[in-house]
Parts: sequence; C-alpha cells; structure tokens
Amino acid sequence: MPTFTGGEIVAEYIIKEKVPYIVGIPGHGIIPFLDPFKDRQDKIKVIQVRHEQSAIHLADGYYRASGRPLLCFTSIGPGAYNTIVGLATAYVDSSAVIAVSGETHTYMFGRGVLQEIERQHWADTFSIMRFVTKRVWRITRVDQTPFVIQQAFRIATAGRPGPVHIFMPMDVQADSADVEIPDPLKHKPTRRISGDTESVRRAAELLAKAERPVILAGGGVILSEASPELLELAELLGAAVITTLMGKGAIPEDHPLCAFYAGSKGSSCGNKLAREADVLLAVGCRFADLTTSSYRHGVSFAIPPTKLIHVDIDPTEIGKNYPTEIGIVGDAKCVLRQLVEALKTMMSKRKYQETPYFKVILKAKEEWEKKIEPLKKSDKIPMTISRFLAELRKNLKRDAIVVGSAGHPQAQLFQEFPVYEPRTHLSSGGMSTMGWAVPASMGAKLAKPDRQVVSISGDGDFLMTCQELATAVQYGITTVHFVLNNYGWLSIRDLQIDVYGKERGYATEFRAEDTGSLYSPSFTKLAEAFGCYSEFVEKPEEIGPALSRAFNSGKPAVIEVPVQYEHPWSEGKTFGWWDVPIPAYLRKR
Ligand SMILES: Cc1ncc(C[n+]2csc(CCOP(=O)(O)OP(=O)(O)O)c2C)c(N)n1
Repeated sequence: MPTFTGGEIVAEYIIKEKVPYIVGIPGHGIIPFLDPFKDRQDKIKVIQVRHEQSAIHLADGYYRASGRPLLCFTSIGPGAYNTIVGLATAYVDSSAVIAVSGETHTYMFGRGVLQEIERQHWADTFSIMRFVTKRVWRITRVDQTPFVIQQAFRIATAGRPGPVHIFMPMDVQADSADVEIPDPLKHKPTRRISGDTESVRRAAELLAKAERPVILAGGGVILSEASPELLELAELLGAAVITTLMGKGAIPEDHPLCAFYAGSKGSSCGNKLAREADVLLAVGCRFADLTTSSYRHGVSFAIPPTKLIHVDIDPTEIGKNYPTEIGIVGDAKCVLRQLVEALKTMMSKRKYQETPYFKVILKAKEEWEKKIEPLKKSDKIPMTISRFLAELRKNLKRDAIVVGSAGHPQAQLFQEFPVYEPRTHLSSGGMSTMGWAVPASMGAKLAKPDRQVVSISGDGDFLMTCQELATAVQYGITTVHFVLNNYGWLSIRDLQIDVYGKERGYATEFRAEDTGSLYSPSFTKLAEAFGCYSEFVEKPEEIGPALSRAFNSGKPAVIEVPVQYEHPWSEGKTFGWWDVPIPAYLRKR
C-alpha cells in the first residue's frame, strides 16, 4: 500500500473525483493539508478567495451551475467559523459543498492553543457546524481519512444534496499511513430512487381526472435535471406550471403553460391558479413561507380543498407544511417519468390549447403582465429596477446565467426576469444571504466559462463581499457585476413603509450624519482600484451598450446603475402576503 499524509490522501482522492479547484484561505492550521497540492498543480488549481464565506459561496455557485461539487479549505478557528453563513446558505438550498478546516493538534486538545475555544468543551468546532451541514466529521487518526473523504463526497451529493464539513487536526494533516485511495465510483449509488408504484398509479388517476391541474416545480426538479419530464407531463395534462424561487428555470418561461410563481412576491397568475387548483402536484419543493404567502389559506394555496400530491426525495418534507392526498418519496426525474408512463396508459395527450382551462391560464397571465408593465416601461431616471431588468433581458443571451442574493434585486429578478433554461437563475433562496451573488456568480463562471454570467446586487449586498473582485481579477473570472445603487437597504425600508406606515422608515437609508444627504461610495472607483472594467450607467438604453463593452473588455466588470429611491417606484409588486409582525402600538393606529 502506498504511504500518504492526511493532506495527500485528500488531494489524491479529489483528483479521482475530478475536482478542478480547491477554494480557500490558508493559515498555520491548514498548511500541512495545503502543501501536497503544490506538487499536483497540473491537476488541481487553488483559488485564493479573500474571505472564507466567499469560498463556500463560490463553490455553492459552481455546484448550482454545474451539479459538480468543489472542495473548500480554511484554517482553524476564525477561518472555519467564517464559513458558517456560506454553509447555512448551501444547506437550506440543498447545494453540495465539501469544506475542510484545520483543528487543534489531537495531542493538545483542550489546552487553548492559538484559535482553539476550549472553555466548555475541547476542540469543539464540530458542534458549531452541526446545524448548518448535512454531516460533520473530526478525523483523529490519519488512517480514517480515506473513509471520511469518500463519505463526505457521497453524502454531500447523494439524495438531497447539502454541504458537509471535515475537521482535520493539524497533526493528522501531516502524519502518514499506508492506505488505499478509494475509488469514488465504488461508493456512490448507481441508480435514482423511484416512487412506490401503487402511489404513482393513484397519483396518475387523480391527475387524469383533474380539471384545473397545477404543477409546482421546486429546486428538486432542477437538481435532478427533470425539466424534460416536467414539460412532457405538463403538456400531456395541459397543467399550469408554477415554480418556487429555487425551481425557476425548470420550465422555459416563455412556454404557454408557464404561469410563473405563487407566493408573497410571486405573481397574480401563479397565486390565482394555485389557489383554484383542484389537484396540485408539488415536486421537489418544501413549501417555504415565501412560496405559500406564510401559509394563509386561500392566498397562494387552498389545501384542502385542493388535493395535494407531493413528490420529494426527502421524506421529511412530505406532509410537513400541508396535508397530502398522496405523498411519494423519490427522485423528481424518476417519479415524473413514472407519472408520464402511468398516465399514457389512462389517457391520450390533451390538445391543451383547446381546453377552457388553457384560456383561464392565458387570461391570468395577461392580467399579471399588465400589472407589472408600468414599472417595466417606466422612463424614470434613476431607472426602476424593473426597467433595468427588462433592458438586461433584451441584451443577454438565452442561456446566460443570472445570479442574485437579497433585497429588491433578488425578489424582482425572480418575479420579472424570464429565464429559459435550468441552472440559469441562481439565487440564495432560503437564506437570502446578502453577499452571495458576487462570489456565487464567480463560481458559476468557473463552471460555465463559455456562458455570459451576470451578478445583480443592491449596494448593501455588494458591499458585503466586493473584496472578491480581487480574486476575480487575479484569476480572470470575467463575470459582469451590476450594482443597483439606491443608497440603502431599501427593500427593508420599503417593508417598513408598506407594513408599518409611510413615516416608519428607519435606519435603512444611507445618509451622512452631518448633512443628512444620501451617501454612497463610488462603485466605479472601487472597481477600478481592484483592476476591473467599470462603467456608470444612468439611462436604461445605455444598459445594452455598456454590457457589451463589459463583456468585450475581457476583464471582470462592475457596472453601477443608480436605481429609483422614491417609494413606491423603488420596489416591485407584491401579489400575496407575508407575515411580518406589527408592533402592538402601531396596530392600534
Ligand atoms: C447577511 C444578511 N444580512 C441581513 C439581511 C436582511 N436584509 C434583507 S434585504 C436587505 C437589504 C438589501 O439591501 P440592498 O442589497 O442594497 O438591496 P435593496 O433592497 O436596497 O435594493 C437586508 C439588510 C440579509 N438578507 N442577509
């Protein structure tokens, strides 16, 4: 058997996994792990980010764009703790990332060495990560490493994907043992999980009889690459298809059966069709509060009387938020295929364009488009976010990847920006993590170098991880980053105004303390300082030309766009409900 150190075992294993990049920041606590990668540069490249949170976001974006995981590394202590928000974001959205952090030497656990917290439990970084990962390990002997690393990749990617974290004490990274490097293919399932045949038959019967069938596609449809099956089923039934934030892109959004979204932001057509559905087939979704209008009956969904068929690979999601008529545990692609085959034995393909229900769908869609049109066509300067998005769509290729993380840009990108392919709309869905878009879009660009990749952040969002422009310039990661500058956290200000009252905006605008005037750094100067291409664009018609100059620059680019500050032009439209508690003293008013 060959002799390898702990670091070498991981390096040799991930070469077998064909992982092209490791992403992170070294410290004294991880250099024995990093050292073997120096001799394997031809196979694995190190991406030096400038914050560990960004390492995870970058790997997360890479996985969402490609379905392939990367490995992140950090030092002991603060380096490891800096990953928490990244891991939480990946976990809630079921995205696979493998993180490795340094840890106190096994023979000094509990002494309080540099960057160890030991006052209650020794070397217990472990417990911190439990909550934000699918699995955590601490390796205490180097010969455990082959087993742990193959488990980490298998668990992160199998079933419902998610992030995992491995702690490697410093001595374990450096010590050696005679070990075999596992073959990844020998430790992964070879087939997908199909649904219970009887439940599939009953579900097909229910769908065949439905008069107003709606399919709700969640992120699970994208993860399992089930869009062809989704489309086939929808067209067979003439069902309206709505998506969650994570499921956006599961159906081309110019398809006649695409009815956009249910939920608090959502769309009026999605909410109407969903709450009036007689049968709802929900696939790979968890019924988050934003999708369901905080579960208020009859706003986005009315279950019952709507009969719910819920398909998910994770049994804990079925029946969690709504009672089900039929719950099927299984992979989205597999169960949708089973449903199509079962239905074909019961009915012939409907000419859905001729059904009365199709007319209902079209009318609801038209009404919705009319409602958002004024914002999209607005000539206001600063421009509305809606107008910006309309211009952006006109000027991007069909398969371009757009990335958003929080606030108005995230919500409006979801609501108003049509996408046509899976994995082309990436969003930090369940955490809505500010600072995600910049590094995640860099991961997407590394995964899909031939695609146009664009991140869209508010000024608040951008300022949380803009230091990664240094990483982008260093490695020539040519994402175009849009900063929609409205001088504050205006989605929160607008929420204060919308829910608490016109005069209740507070601590959400950026104003200079001495003059009271709006304050913002210059994002173009900031971008220049990093060595990026940059532009400042005020007029909507200048978005297209600026974008092509940015793509042609061959550099990472930042385009600063001042956007509407005045309420309500500053925000998009709300079509459902969101449960934001109102202080008792304001309720009386
Ligand atoms: C890390 C993090 N902190 C706080 C929040 C709460 N939050 C949600 S949106 C938002 C404001 C976003 O501001 P900006 O990015 O400037 O976009 P805007 O809404 O102003 O267009 C905040 C503070 C969050 N989502 N993530």
